[in-house]
Amino acid sequence: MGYRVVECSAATGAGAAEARAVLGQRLTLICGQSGAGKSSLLNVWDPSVDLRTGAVSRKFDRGVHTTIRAELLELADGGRLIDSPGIRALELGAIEARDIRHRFRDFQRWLLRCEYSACLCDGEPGCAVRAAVDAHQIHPDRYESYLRLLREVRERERERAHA
Ligand SMILES: Nc1nc2c(ncn2[C@@H]2O[C@H](COP(=O)(O)OP(=O)(O)OP(=O)(O)O)[C@@H](O)[C@H]2O)c(=O)[nH]1
Ligand SMILES: [Mg+2]
Ligand SMILES: [Zn+2]
Repeated sequence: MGYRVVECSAATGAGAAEARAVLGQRLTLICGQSGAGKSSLLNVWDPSVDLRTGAVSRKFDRGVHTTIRAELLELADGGRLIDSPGIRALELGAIEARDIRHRFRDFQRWLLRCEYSACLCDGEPGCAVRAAVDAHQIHPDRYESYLRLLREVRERERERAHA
């Protein structure tokens, strides 16, 4: 999808220096699910920040929301990082149904090829996105995720129209 991926582990330290180098001196927000190891990684990058970390729940096999508020940290090497609480759910901000497909970067190269310029890529004839999914050029999980967001926004638009 065009994103650079750096695998790293706070436990073994593997890849940690490489990941830190990617961030450099910029201001970076670290986000992800609870228990992913965000705070642990920051502790590896700068032990003096000494953030609280929490074991993953055995029962639910996921994090227990140890970090409870976002915190801006100035690291000893000059970078600035924001540790943030694990994501529980994402909600769309103000976005219209017809704009969602433009936010999927893996859809971009197909969008102009849809037969209708106002295609919502939801079953319209001549939809290039759907064709790309069928041709294994777009991952089906991504398309499913798109349709889910589209449904959500349409519902919201409908509720608003009736309000
Ligand atoms: N095996 C392994 N465990 C890790 C690694 N990084 C973190 N952990 C453990 O995973 C658990 C969760 O780590 P945290 O750093 O608290 O996770 P977090 O992403 O900050 O979680 P929240 O603050 O709840 O959002 C802790 O028990 C860590 O010791 C890793 O690279 N490998
Ligand atoms: Mg944390
Ligand atoms: Zn389309």
